[in-house]
Amino acid sequence: MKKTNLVLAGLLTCSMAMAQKIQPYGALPSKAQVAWNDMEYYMFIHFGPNTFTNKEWGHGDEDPKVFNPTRLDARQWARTAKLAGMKGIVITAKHHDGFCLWPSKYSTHTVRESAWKNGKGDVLAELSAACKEYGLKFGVYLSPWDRNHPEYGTANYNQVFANTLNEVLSSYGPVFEQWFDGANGGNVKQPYDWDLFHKVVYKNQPNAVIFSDVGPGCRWVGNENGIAGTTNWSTLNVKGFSPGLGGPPTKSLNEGNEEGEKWVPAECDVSIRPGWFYSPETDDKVKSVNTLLDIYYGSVGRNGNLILNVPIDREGLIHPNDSTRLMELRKVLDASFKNNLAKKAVVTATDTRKNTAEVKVAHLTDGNNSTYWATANNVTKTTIKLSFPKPVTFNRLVLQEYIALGQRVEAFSVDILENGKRKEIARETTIGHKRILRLPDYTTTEVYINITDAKACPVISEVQLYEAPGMLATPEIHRSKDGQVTITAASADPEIHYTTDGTTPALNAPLYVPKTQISLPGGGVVKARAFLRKTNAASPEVTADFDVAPAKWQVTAPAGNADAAKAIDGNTTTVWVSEKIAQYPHQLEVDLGETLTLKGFTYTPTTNDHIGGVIYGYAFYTSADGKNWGQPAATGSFANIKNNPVPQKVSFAPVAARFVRLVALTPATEKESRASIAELSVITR
Ligand code: FUL
Ligand code: CA
Repeated sequence: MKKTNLVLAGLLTCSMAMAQKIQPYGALPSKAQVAWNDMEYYMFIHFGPNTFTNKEWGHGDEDPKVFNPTRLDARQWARTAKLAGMKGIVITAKHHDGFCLWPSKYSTHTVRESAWKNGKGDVLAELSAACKEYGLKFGVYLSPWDRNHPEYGTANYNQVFANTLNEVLSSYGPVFEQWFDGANGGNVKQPYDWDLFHKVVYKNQPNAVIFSDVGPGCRWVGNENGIAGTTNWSTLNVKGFSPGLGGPPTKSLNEGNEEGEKWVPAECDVSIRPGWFYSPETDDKVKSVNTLLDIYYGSVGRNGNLILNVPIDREGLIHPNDSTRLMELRKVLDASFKNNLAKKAVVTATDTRKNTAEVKVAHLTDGNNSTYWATANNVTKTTIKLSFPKPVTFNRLVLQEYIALGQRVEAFSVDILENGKRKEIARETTIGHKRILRLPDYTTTEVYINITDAKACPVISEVQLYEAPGMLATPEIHRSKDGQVTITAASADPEIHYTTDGTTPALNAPLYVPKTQISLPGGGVVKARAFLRKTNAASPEVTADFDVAPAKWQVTAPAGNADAAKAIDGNTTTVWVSEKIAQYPHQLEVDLGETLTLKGFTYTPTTNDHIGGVIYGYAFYTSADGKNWGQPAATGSFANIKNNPVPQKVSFAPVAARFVRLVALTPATEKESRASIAELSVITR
């Protein structure tokens, strides 16, 4: 007995001596950053005077009385987020217009000055309480850019902003994320004291993750479409960069930097509607489930967190169109990740680190991302094999690294067994907190995950396989220059039914015969839906609201420029770009070929970063004869167009005209000399 004990003790000491602790690699996350990554999906809320004025960037001179939600219910917002499977809510406590959603003592432009609850309300108090009730984390957005505060642009403003921050961060309980907006479209340039702001955050909320273009907690992903790079490092080079205009290049924001100096993971921000703020005009433009799925896989599926904006409407509620869509998305995600097939597999690995209880092959499929498997030091190529007693069909692969020890995997591939041979089905780069591959259906008895390159021995916490249900593709509606409408669907299975009277298409609505044309040169509303008779499934409805088609239009200036026709060809993917040598202002003049009563115009910017030339400041003129132009029908700037290049609608007092001219006064990007137009159209309806 005694002897056995001694032997055992000897063995233990010996194995403990052999057990090597896994050394962390590179820049590492804080505990708060690990917890933040585990949240994965949460809500953004844009709410303020802009909600009531159809603006994306308020000017700060709005009457605070416009802010008057009639049925505000923060519990409805929190309940919706919870049911959507989100883990928290970040609200625009103060947007660029300076309006404070709480009665700040450092401002006179707040809920206190509004009509809501006779000035006695406090949105932050109501929302933080609702989040607590529903078990959600609470976060705040505060814009340093302030178009209202009288001290903005003076030496004292940084202290004013620090006081404002301090007030918010000390009054509403724990804050998981502090969102600093980098935008600054003003003429007054205020140098921000970021060190001071960060001190105030950490003094009040030591666990808050600070968002900006360079973190330090998490970084902007470089676009407002919610999509991270397929390669996505959570490490970033931050030296020499600052939030806003001094931010890192878009590629670094989108993909991170391999071997980056600091752990600054990507947060993917996107709105469920075209704009960030509510407008009744976008009630029928809520993103489809398919688009939201692309966003989910492009963010959470690529080592990013997804912050999905759901604007509050004028009643003070999440609009039913948005909440319905969130629930539809939840349903698909739940069905997709319901049954982890990897749990049925016998799991083996070519190299498993020895003599440590912390490392086990079984940890790969225990559904817990804080338990892991690893190889021995210096083994950076390895294969994990899943063998199934009976064939399984899968189309999703989820991989997770144990990020507390750093992001290590640089490249991996996936094989399956097909006709007795290994066949490669995917070849990818980074993993990070989570990587999800969307694959076609594969049926097999063996799946191999080959880590082909890593910075240090890989430490993997999860391998999961799922069979997600098939999707009914949402139809897409297009119209040609001469006004002919066609409808397409990504898959050939469904039948498409459509209406042109504004009603929701049901199975008894006209059947769309593929490749035929619906003639709508004068404009109209087309709604379409796809139906699968065998499963009784129907897609969400899609709507296209067309104005007059550019059938008879011709560019009159710049004269003799064939390229300029791309601005009026009814196709938003072709773009006219002005001459490179010329300087702003630029202009495009169009003969509409007939006299129309114009009520406004739409400028569609290019969404292709490489093309550039997106316009910020504009003047729009009309003329009856193409000679006399008079004063502009509208002048202004396209708010937030640089980060969110969606079509811009501008209305003006109705005027009869045959000629129009868009003058590009200033570019959206500094130092840009060209102007570009993906499409210019007029509003007559
Ligand atoms: C941008 C802002 O300018 C937009 O208005 C919006 O708040 C978006 C989330 O960030 O920088
Ligand atoms: Ca695990």
